[in-house]
Amino acid sequence: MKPVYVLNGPNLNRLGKREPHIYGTTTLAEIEENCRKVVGDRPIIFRQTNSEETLIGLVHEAIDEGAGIVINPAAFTFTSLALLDALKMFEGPVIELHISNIHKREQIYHKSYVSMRADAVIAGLGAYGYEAALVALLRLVRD
Ligand code: CA2
Repeated sequence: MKPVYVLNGPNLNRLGKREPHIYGTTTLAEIEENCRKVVGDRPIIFRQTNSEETLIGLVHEAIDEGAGIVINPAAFTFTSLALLDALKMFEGPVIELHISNIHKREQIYHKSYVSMRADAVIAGLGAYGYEAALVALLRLVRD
C-alpha cells in the first residue's frame, strides 16, 4: 500500500507556541499523532521543513511513491511557483490545508498558487483540519 504524504512548510514546527489566537495551542507533534490515528493501516509520511528546496524534494518523493498529498505550504502558498510546478507533476489527489481561514485574514494571504493545483482546500478548522483532510484524502485514494 502506497503511503499518504502530509507535508508542512516553514515555521509550522513552532505551532502551539506562538499566536495561539490564530493557530491554536496544538503542537505539530500532537497533530502528527492524531494523523497517525486517522490513517490506520495506511502508511503515512509526515514531514515539516523550513526550506523550499526540501519541500519540493518531498513532493518529488511523493510523485514516485505516494498515493496522495495533504500539504500545508504555509508562506510558500503565496510565493512558490516552483512548489506549484512540482505539485502539478503529482498524479494523485492533493489537498491544500490551512489551520487558519486565510480568506478572513489580510489580503496578502488571499492568493494561493497551490490552489491552482489542489483538488480541495480546507482552511479555518484549526488543527482538526489535518484529520478532516486525511479522512477526505483516504476516500479519494480508495476511489
Ligand atoms: O493557517 C495556516 O495553516 C497557514 O498556512 C500558516 C502560515 C501562514 O503563512 C498561512 O497564511 C496560513 C504561517 C505559519 C506560521 O507558523 C506559525 C507557527 C506557530 C506560531 C505562529 C506562526
